[in-house]
Amino acid sequence: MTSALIVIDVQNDFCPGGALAVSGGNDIVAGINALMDDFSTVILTQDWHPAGHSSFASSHPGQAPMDLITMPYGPQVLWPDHCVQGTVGAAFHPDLRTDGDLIIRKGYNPAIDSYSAFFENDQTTPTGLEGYLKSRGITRLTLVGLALDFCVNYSAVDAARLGFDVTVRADLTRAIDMNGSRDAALTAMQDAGARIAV
Ligand code: VGL
Ligand code: ZN
Repeated sequence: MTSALIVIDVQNDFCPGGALAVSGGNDIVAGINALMDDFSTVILTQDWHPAGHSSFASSHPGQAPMDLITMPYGPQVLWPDHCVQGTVGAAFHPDLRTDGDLIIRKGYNPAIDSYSAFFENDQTTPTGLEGYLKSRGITRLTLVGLALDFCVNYSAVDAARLGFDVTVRADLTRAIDMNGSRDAALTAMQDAGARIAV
């Protein structure tokens, strides 16, 4: 089986000091860099929103960050403005190795958020990552990065549903953890058939 490491959203805005900081987000960078040596294929994802994105609370008068609203494609948590295309916040953590094979950007559609590296949050619009992996004969994926309970979770669940053999290295992730979302994500990923390793 051919394997790939998928490094989810290790960007400044998800690290301490960033707009949507995940506690300890910077602590996983060294371990992820080291793990890259074990994989012949490394793919990085980058949350990449246009200014005024529909997932930003600032785009919805009267709403605050972390409010839950209903979008045409389903429920959506509203976030502080983050990972705006071309900003320092959208850049990878400065210590992260970026010498991977592919960088896949997501969340660029103004009307639809995209947690997963495979599909936008409408769960139908593909990012193209499935085709990239399958056309390269890659069947086994290891996922790391930020945030465990959102983008890692959605990516792992989609990958397992698409038939990939999925391992999440939980020790190389960190969670936002709102209202028990970390535990819920671990359950969702396991239910989908992903393996959780620590
Ligand atoms: C993420 C919330 C909003 C993530 C991205 O990378 O987990 N979370 N955008
Ligand atoms: Zn985002």
